[in-house]
Amino acid sequence: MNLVVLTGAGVSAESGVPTFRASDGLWEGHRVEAVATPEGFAANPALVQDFYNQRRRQLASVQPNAAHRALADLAARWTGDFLLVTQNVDDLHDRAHLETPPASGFELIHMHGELKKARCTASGVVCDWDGDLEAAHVSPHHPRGVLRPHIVWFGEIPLEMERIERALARCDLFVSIGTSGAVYPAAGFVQLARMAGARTVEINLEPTQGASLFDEGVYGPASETVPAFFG
Ligand code: BV8
Repeated sequence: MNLVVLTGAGVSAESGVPTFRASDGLWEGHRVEAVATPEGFAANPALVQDFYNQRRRQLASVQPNAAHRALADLAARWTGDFLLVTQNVDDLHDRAHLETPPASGFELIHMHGELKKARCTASGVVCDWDGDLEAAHVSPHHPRGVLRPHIVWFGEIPLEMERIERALARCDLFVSIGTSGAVYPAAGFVQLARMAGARTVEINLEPTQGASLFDEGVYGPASETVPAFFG
């Protein structure tokens, strides 16, 4: 049986990582959609780098929760293909799967990038990055490049889309966890799974605007509903 799981900010909420829409999407008085864009970065690189520097620093003080660990336990015992696509840029899934190594059919994709990676604007080279990035951080990869967060901003193309769409086209079960379904193309994945004939399940704190697109809904805090659903 082939499984695709999509996660959003709700799976990290109980670890203490703020979601986007609970804080009505504002950060220091700016709408996330305004700072998390190439235009926002060009207009005010110090503000955007600081937005990510603060979130990157915060990773040192948060831990995976029972939902991340339940998915890692599942990945360790799943015998078919299991693609975990996260919209989250934190490293909590990565840490949970390091603690409990997955079976061979498992893959984790960060479709919106990762806080702990930086990208050279000239060469496109992506490197691990744990510290702060300055406004015009000189790139070690290219003389004319600067380092930006390796984050997919609004208006940019998410990562690994072909790989994700191939997995959705052949999945038997699609489970969406802790995402409001406000951002595309992730919000459209349930339709691709339905077209493939998959069983579709939404696991969230409460029904989302797209709840009617799913065969089933399981509602409550992810740290309780995810371990219960996957057993
Ligand atoms: C693209 C990185 C083209 C940044 C992010 C008009 C109409 C439709 C679409 C568009 C439009 N105008 C523009 C677009 C496209 C745009 C878009 O969708 N905009 C929205 C705002 C309308 N999308 C893009 O630009 C994307 N690119 O379209 O390129 C393309 C596409 C495909 C192929 C070729 C070309 C790029 C989008 C990526 C943007 N970057 N993140 C950063 O993180 O700083 S998006 C960012 O916001 C997150 O990554 C995440 O994806 C999104 C937030 O969503 P959620 O994760 O769902 O978080 P949210 O707070 O909304 O919800 C949390 C949920 O958890 C809630 O439901 C809550 O109830 C629940 N919850 C809370 N606590 C718990 C819980 N559940 C369980 N347990 C709990 N304890």
